[in-house]
Parts: sequence; C-alpha cells; structure tokens
Amino acid sequence: MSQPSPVLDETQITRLIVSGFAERFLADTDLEVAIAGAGPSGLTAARLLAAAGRHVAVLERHLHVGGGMWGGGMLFPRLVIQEEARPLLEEIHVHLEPAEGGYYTADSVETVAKCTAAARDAGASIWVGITVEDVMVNEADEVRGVVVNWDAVEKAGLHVDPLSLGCRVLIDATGHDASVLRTIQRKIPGARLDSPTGQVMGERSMNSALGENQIVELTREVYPNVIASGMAANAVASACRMGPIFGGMFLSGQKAAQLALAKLA
Ligand code: 48F
Repeated sequence: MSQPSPVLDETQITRLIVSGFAERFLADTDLEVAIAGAGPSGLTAARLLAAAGRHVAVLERHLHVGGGMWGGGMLFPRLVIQEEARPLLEEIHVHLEPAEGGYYTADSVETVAKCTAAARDAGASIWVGITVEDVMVNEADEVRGVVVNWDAVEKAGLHVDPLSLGCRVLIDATGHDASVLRTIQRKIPGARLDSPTGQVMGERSMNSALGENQIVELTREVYPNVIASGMAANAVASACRMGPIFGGMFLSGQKAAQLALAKLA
C-alpha cells in the first residue's frame, strides 16, 4: 500500500527553495569560468568545461535557455548543422537527420533540451533570469568577475544594486549583441578589444559560408580574461552573420572551452 502524502507545509517548501538556491549560489560566488548567455555556444562551452572538472556557471538573462535555437529559421523549429559539428551533437544524443548537400538537420526543441541537460549533468550551474550587467576588474582593468542582477529588476528600472561573482575566465556568449563586451568598452576607459578598431564593430550582413568559416578562428580572448564565443565573436570583428546554420556555434563553444582550459592550466 502506498504511503499517505505528508501534509503539505508551505513554510517548509519556502525553506527548501531558499536554502537550495542559497547553497548553490554561494558556491558559485567563486567560479573558474563564468559564461554569459545560454545559447548553443554558451551551453556547449559549459558542458565541456564541466566535463573537464572545472567550476563553471552559465548566467542567462531570460527565464528560458537556448538563445536563438528555439526558432530555428523564421520560427520553423529545425536546425541545420554541418558535418564538422556532428560529433558534438551525437555525443549528447541529438538525433541528426542526414540531408541533401551533406548537411544534417535536428529538432530545435530536442537540441535545446539535450544541450541543457548535458551541461547540467556534467556539473555546470545554469542560472536563468539573471543578467550580466557589468564586470569586476583588478587594478590593471583585467576582468576578474561578473556583476549580476535579476533581469526583472533591470526591466522594471528599479534602483537595486547588483551582486558580484568572481571568475578567472569570462566567456561572452551573449550572441549578436556581444553585450558583455559592449559593456566593457563603455565602462572601462581606454579598453581596447582585439578587433581591427579595438571596439565591438558589430556583425556584417549575411554570408553563411564566410560567417561559418570565420567564427571558430574569431573565438578568442578579446580582452584580458574574456573570451568571445558564438555570434559575439563575429560581432566583435565585423564578421558576417550566417543565419540558421548552427554548426559554427557548437564548434565555437568547443573552442571557447579549450581556450578557457588552457588559461586555467
Ligand atoms: O543568441 P544566442 O543563441 O547566442 P550564440 O550562442 O548563438 C547564435 C545563434 O543562436 C543564432 C545564429 C546561428 O547562426 O546566428 O542566432 O552566439 O544566445 C545568447 C544568449 O545570451 C543571452 C540571451 O538572452 C541569449 O539567450 N544574453 C544576452 N545578453 C546577456 C545574456 C547578458 N548581458 N546577460 C545574460 N544573458
């Protein structure tokens, strides 16, 4: 016979939520790697770093993860992926359908779910509803952490001070806006990023072949302790956008993880 359910105790439920949150959040105040943005590049970097035993957290401003994956192309929820990125998706059991031209297609909902689950299973924290609104710097203006707040606070325009999480490496995986790097150039006088102008130049109009070719090479440390990944890497250097072909995003996340591991070694 099944046991009767305990009488539900609302205050106990409250304690479980607050203590569970506090325990994990406190542990994440001292990170090896902080990743801003839970799109394909950020989730891939998080999974590979956590699998390598590193203390890593993803901070995502929306209440949902996945970035631009959900909508595929123009809300048609399919992702197109090239051969080079196939192993990164097969190792997390995403079903890839071979298609004409040597491409593969995948269901975007399944891909978001499996990238997310794999990153969590590997041990990465994923915080949603939290915006990276600034960075912490040392005397030499090198980045040594992220400054975070609830996205709801930012949206409501409330005057509420943020909190800070330390990290040795920050990955800007915030997509087309490269929003963390733009904050660095706005807030750190004289900050020069590794781009032809020393600034975030903004992405160039679409050319899928060029954009996909450039993205892995452009995934690099663009400011001391800050690695640009995914579309943020192309946006820094005025490289092309590529539309709904996603292989480069997963490969960029992989390179960002490799670069972060090298810095932590
Ligand atoms: O845009 P997004 O999916 O970035 P990505 O990994 O992938 C790009 C593709 O989705 C697609 C494409 C394919 O060819 O071009 O667009 O480069 O995910 C970026 C995530 O970062 C979050 C944002 O909500 C999104 O989920 N984000 C942006 N700014 C911040 C942030 C911030 N300041 N703090 C936290 N999260």
